Amino acid sequence: MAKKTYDLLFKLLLIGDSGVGKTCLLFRFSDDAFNTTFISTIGIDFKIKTVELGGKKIKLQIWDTAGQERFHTITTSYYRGAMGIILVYDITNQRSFDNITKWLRNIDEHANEDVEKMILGNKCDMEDKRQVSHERGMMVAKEHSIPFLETSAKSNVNVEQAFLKLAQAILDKMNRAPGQQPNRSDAIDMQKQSGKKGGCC
Ligand SMILES: Nc1nc2c(ncn2[C@@H]2O[C@H](COP(=O)(O)OP(=O)(O)O)[C@@H](O)[C@H]2O)c(=O)[nH]1
Ligand SMILES: [Mg+2]
Repeated sequence: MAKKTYDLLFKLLLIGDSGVGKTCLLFRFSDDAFNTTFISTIGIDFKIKTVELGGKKIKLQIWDTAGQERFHTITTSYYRGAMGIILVYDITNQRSFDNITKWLRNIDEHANEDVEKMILGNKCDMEDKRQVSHERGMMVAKEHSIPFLETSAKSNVNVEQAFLKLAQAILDKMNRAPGQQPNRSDAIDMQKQSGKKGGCC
């Protein structure tokens, strides 16, 4: 029998306005790479990274939204089944921050009620271009009782922490309600996983 390579599978979803750095954050986390060319996400559906938390091997299947973010119409099928959602804005783009409320409304409408959330203010390496203060980011997150971090995919600030923090929150919840573990058969298209398509950012 094939050896089990992980104990749990967590499905995560990245949302937020186009250009805020979702794809770059994912590449930084999964491949420890950064690419400065902005190519709108079309080819990539998800990336996989296995992490260890609380003595458990956890396979993170992270979905990157592909283009639809421009219209705030990520389909319900993306939200459905996500155990964690990372909402990203760009600290140098006020509009992307203002749109957080719209993204949160989408989550309320389409995601599971008990989905774990996280808000990231990305591009914190660009201090000279900052339009959204750290405090304002914190306040909005606090208002909605959602954990918050400022990140930089470029300088590798808080990227791993963000994904691990979200995974830990999901794990903690699971430990509180052990009956509700996800169905492992509800898993992955391995073919997609193997096709490492290029063109981050
Ligand atoms: N300075 C800086 N630029 C970033 C960062 N993350 C992404 N970018 C740039 O922002 C642009 C959009 O990034 P991308 O990941 O494609 O955004 P997405 O549309 O949300 O997936 C690209 O030109 C990236 O190089 C970051 O942390 N710092
Ligand atoms: Mg993208």
